[in-house]
Amino acid sequence: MTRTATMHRATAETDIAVEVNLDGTGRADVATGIGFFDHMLDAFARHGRIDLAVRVAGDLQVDGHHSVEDAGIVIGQALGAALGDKAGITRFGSAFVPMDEALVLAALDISGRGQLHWAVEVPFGMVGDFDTQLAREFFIALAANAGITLHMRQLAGDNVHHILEAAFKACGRALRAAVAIDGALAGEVPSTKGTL
Ligand SMILES: [Mn+2]
Repeated sequence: MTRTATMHRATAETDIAVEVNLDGTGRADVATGIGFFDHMLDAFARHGRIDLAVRVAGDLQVDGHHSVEDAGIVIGQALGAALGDKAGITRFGSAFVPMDEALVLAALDISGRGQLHWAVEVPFGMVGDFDTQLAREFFIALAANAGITLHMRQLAGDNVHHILEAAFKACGRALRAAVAIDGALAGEVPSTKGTL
């Protein structure tokens, strides 16, 4: 069984299409109109070992906010849909990812309760055409719509490209561990409630 989903969402601000395959090979096909954001989603997919296709047509004449936040919403919805009833998943995942002087921890629980706990000190400004404040907005939307409890914590780092790239890689790597099928569960949902 492969766990896949396609999702489309159109508003007055953005039109976004996403395809995910949790049992993929890390193949990314991403075009958001924001080069650095494409680079981040590519890293997220590659290190998450999920196949991820993302098309964003957003109101970049305003700024990148709607495009990045709404991409987080739709990717989150697609991840949640692809997880289905969550039978047999490992549920928890975490990863420390260094990138040169930067070090970021992502720890997540596919809990059904979407929330972000963010302790990443991203200097305000632009990296390429990406407003660095939008990274937090992306992860808020992702966690809320995928139904995951996501902690992201920076342990070191100065260069904003390094910090952000370590964050996206760490989230991908933690997600990869959490969505992996745990054979010992034999298809059970790993919750005392019997549902996630
Ligand atoms: Mn890079």
